[in-house]
Amino acid sequence: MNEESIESTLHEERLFPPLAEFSAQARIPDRATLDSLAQAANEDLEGFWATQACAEITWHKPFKTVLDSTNPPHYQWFSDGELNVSYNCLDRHLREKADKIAIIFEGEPGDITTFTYHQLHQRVSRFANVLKAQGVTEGDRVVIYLPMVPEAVIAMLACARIGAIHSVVFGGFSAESLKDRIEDAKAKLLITADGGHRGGRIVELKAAANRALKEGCESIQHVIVLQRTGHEVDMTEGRDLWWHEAEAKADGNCEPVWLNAEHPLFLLYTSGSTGKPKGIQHASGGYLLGALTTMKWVFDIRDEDIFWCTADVGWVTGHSYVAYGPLAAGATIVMYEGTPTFPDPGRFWKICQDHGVTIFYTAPTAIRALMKYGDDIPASYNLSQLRLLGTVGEPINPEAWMWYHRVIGGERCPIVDTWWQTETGVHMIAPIPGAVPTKPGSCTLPLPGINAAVVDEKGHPITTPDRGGYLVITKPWPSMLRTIWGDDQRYYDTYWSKFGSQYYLTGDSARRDKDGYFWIMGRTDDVLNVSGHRLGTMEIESALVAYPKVAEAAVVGRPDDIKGEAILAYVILKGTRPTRGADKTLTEELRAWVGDQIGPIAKPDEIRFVDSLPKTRSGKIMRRLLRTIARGETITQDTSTLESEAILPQLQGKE
Ligand code: 6R9
Repeated sequence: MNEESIESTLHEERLFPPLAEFSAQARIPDRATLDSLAQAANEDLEGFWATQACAEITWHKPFKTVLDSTNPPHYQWFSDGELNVSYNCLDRHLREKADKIAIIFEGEPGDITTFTYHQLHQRVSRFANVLKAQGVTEGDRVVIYLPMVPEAVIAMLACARIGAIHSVVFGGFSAESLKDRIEDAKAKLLITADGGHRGGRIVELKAAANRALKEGCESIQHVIVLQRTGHEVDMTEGRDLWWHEAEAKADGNCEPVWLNAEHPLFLLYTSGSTGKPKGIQHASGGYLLGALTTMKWVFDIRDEDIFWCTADVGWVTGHSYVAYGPLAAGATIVMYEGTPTFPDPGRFWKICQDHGVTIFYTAPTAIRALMKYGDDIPASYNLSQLRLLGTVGEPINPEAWMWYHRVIGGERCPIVDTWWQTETGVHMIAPIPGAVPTKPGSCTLPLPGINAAVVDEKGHPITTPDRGGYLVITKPWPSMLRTIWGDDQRYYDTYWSKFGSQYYLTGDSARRDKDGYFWIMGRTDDVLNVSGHRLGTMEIESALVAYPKVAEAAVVGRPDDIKGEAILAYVILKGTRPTRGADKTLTEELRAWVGDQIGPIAKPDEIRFVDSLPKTRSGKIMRRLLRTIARGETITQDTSTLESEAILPQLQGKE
């Protein structure tokens, strides 16, 4: 961890106690109730989770074993129990909630479709039969590459119904990224769409899928194509079939397959500090339990709520809080296809108003982007139905928190700042809105049954308030990742090597204040967080050096008001450094290239062409120095190892 990040500069003293009106109706109405839950978990962690698992999940075969830690760090939960996650999200609601709306979908062009639980159950069952007809069976991998449309959730639940393992690839990822993920997962089937609507344009998903499949992906036998935009796309005879045609022929009954609680529910690829993306593997039972308990504790979900999580299903937030969590809880969700600023920056607030959203969950980057347009836009919509707000993905700066609180929440909605990761499956550190006072910028305290700590280099807990260290989780929890798909070694090395198999290493640095509140300070590894999306610096560097003109590249992040972190790339060309003017065209070429290789979110915000990069004697790029320079801070590091001091002005972008 770099030393500069250890001392925090943020001193936020404001405290917002839960509002009496909110607490009065909340599931966890006060600190005493919360403390008794936490105490139960402290006294008997397994007993606590066993009680929760019995209360929340409908089991086909009850479990006897709670936590199996015979083979750490491969912890297993409820491993002799059997369930089906799609049954828990759909069938069990049919008796009382068949006609309750499950999904309110709004497309970017303005089209609105709703699905009751009964209708969703029908569509999922039918589509599960489509999957079976294509030869998909238990344990097969299915890659889902769709826009934010209800069919994405239908496809996920259909996989869960038959025990196929889905891996959703964000629609904003390129053909190249899609191919890497398909190949790593050795997926049998790809589900995609002709395209999706985003920012007034069409995202060419089928075209990208065609490119990915042309270059490899031998494991793919069939491609199911959803018609969304209706524009013409190339279909390959014998391999590709239209979703609507296949579904029309399918039977509407599909019994769920009863699966072991440890059966993998999904893989979700996320960036690591080195090499290719990691396929984070989640299990069925423990994950579902975490999704359900956090819906109740953190989102205080009630039958009459209209719940809108703005995340794409391509990210873990979309898995846990668009699909599995709210549906398992029998809630009504809003799903929106497009961008927050199309056709204008009032779109989110209009959706909240039109559909009567009561719980709204988004990323700090979206809040900062919308805040830029001022208070008048949200003020022109009726947001009075909102009762709870949430954020996720990166630290929220207190200014954005205050704006969210004042302008969107009308000072009456608690804000839950939820810290968690793809690997943790669900919320880990977050306020319980009726019981825990909040502080702008802090994710507050670990949830009941979650043991988090901030430790020093040696793994000892840091007791000095506000001193930063490594954020670790000290005991297993049900929704934890089970491994990295096909790479146990990488699983050990990444998460369980620094402090042994006892402490799960989150990769984040954090500090605790005098009240024990957690404040996340950033990543300790070389992972960037751009607009709430994790990107490995190495992946962007690899993309850059794959360009014929590029010799070497180093990528670092620097703080950005809107995106959280912006991407700055230092590039050495194979030829001579371009002169000013010539570098503009080249910058655009490189940005477009990275966009094609990884996806538009990975495009560097700035590229500086340099003659050499600062390296240590062992040849490692001096990233700390580059970060200092990228931030425009004074250089305190020893620069004597630089090949030539003369490159400093180049690195600083002054020459
Ligand atoms: C859910 C999700 C995980 C990383 C995580 C941390 C950052 C997420 C945060 C937060 C501060 C919060 N992060 N929530 N930082 N406060 N409330 O975003 O998963 O994409 O895997 O990213 O995001 O750095 O380690 P994922």
